[in-house]
Amino acid sequence: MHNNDDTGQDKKSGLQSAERRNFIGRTALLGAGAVAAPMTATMFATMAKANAAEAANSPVVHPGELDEYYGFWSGGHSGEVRIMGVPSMRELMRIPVFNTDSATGWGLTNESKRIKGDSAHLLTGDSHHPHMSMTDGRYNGKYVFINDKANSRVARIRCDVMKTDKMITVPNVQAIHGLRVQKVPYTKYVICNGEFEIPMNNDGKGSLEDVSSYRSLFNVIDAETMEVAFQVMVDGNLDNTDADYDGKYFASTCYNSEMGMTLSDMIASERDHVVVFSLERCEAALKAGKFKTYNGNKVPVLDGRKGSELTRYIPVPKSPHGLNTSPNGEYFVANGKLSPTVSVISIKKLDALFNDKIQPRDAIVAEPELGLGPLHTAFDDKGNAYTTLFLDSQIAKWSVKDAIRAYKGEKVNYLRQKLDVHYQPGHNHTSQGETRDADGKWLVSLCKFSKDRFLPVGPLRPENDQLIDISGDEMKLVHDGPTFAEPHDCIMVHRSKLKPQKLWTRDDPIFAETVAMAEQDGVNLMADNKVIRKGNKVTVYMTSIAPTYGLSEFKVKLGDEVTVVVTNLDQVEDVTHGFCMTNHGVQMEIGPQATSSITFIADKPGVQWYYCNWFCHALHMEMRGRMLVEA
Ligand code: RUQ
Ligand code: CUA
Repeated sequence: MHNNDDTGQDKKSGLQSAERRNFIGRTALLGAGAVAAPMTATMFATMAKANAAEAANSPVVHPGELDEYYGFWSGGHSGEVRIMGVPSMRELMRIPVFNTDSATGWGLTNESKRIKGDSAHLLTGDSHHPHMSMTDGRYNGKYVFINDKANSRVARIRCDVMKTDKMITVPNVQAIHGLRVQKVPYTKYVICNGEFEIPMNNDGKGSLEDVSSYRSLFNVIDAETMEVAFQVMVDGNLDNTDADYDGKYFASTCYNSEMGMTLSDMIASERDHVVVFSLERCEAALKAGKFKTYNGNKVPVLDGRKGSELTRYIPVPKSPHGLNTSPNGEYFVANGKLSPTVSVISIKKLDALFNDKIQPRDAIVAEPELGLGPLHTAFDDKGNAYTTLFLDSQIAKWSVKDAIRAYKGEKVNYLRQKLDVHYQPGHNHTSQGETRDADGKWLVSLCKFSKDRFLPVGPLRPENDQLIDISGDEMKLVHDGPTFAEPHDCIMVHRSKLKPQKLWTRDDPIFAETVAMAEQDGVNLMADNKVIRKGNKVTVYMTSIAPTYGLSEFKVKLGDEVTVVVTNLDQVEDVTHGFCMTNHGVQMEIGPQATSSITFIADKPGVQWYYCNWFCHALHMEMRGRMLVEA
């Protein structure tokens, strides 16, 4: 045990850690029956080979070279999603989702407001779990889905343009937390958990004392329409979730089976549970009309509380957090958080459990003890699991097979290695590790604190995303990456899975409504520059081609509602224009061949300059024009 200060942070010295690593290294060697002996030529050859293999897994990506993986990182309470290059850990792009962004105009433009729909007025978000759509358990490069814990939303990012294209507020729940996708046969559904318990209905008649009507719901969302297909009411709350590789079961952790409303009540029991949902039975109940509705909306809510045929509750040690499916499709792993263990649930045994042939605990096939604060588990392609230990600030590598043998009573060491990380890891993720294509090359540990790892930057510090090479027998830390608030979770997708567009296509649905509006106004967006007035509503249509706007001036009247529609005629890759109306809080991006629009009130009389705020040309500074607001 090492010392913990009051944040639980690890104070052990580097020396101790090095000693421990060496010790583990030695034990591993001894276990393999190795003895000290002079090196033979064969041994040298093997070593050289190993070194060559290691070089192939180098994190160094030289200038001009491309990364092997796209990383999708959530931006936590920044509300965005980031695209990283892995293994370089270079940040390639930010995708605004639940946040508001002045560079792109996300949350400000009419196109983004339409996508945000009923939550267009909300400017904040807390994104946790980005996960890509799949076909037959493999990434299909189509969408990335992400939850918003802050405002109970789910959004979808289109991977052809890397922009958010759908967003919904999930009714009947508060705080959407765990989110994953159906893996097999394809991502028909996105699954996510309502974490916080609320009265059903939550109409102001509920009380703070009597919590008997409080519930959490499991949410099943249609991935194409982005509408809630159905919800399942459960006992206890819901935290993280994942799907199997058979298209049959979803599982979620519950840390508040107590239904406590205070910290001490929430952690009172020694056991909480994993709830497993049968998709087939849920769909049958839905078809049979066995549901209720709440809060005056039409979303069907199935009853999956204890005793229901739709669910099974598997007791597991104290306050489990992460829920991860092994890429061979055999196991759900629930991570103990307040227990030093993880619980391995055999997916093969779930049919028997649902047919009442076995007891819930009989589905557990291993419960290895790994260290303090297990939060999330990732997998390689060799049967190993990697679990973050939040309190120990370590990653434990363990063999799933050996953990199962040990659970049966065999004397076998399932622990392979513990690697110190800095400091306090939440999620970790392996390259393609949530799919059948798990390749055992890279592991990322998303550490919540960086402490002394970087130059001090004031009281607020970056987090530390650490890259670990897992291609060899030992995990090797190869990169420290400071990140801003707060990548919760990430995925790494091989670049062969994605083919993003270089230009926009004119029929893109993201600006289709704006194009339709122009058609109604008799405006050809690719050629016309026109001001159209309807009462006090003025629409200003203009083109842009570096380094000019189609209109270098226009006039409106004080108090007019002005909509500026800009169509970027440039066909050159990477030539994005912007439109900023000074002193009006108006800014947006117009990508090559795209149309963007933004609406504001002309509430300041006089000359107002607008300018291009995305660098596009040597005469970018001169790309500006005047709006005269007549008093
Ligand atoms: S959670 S640190 Cu929001 Cu994914 Cu586990
Ligand atoms: Cu157009 Cu800068």
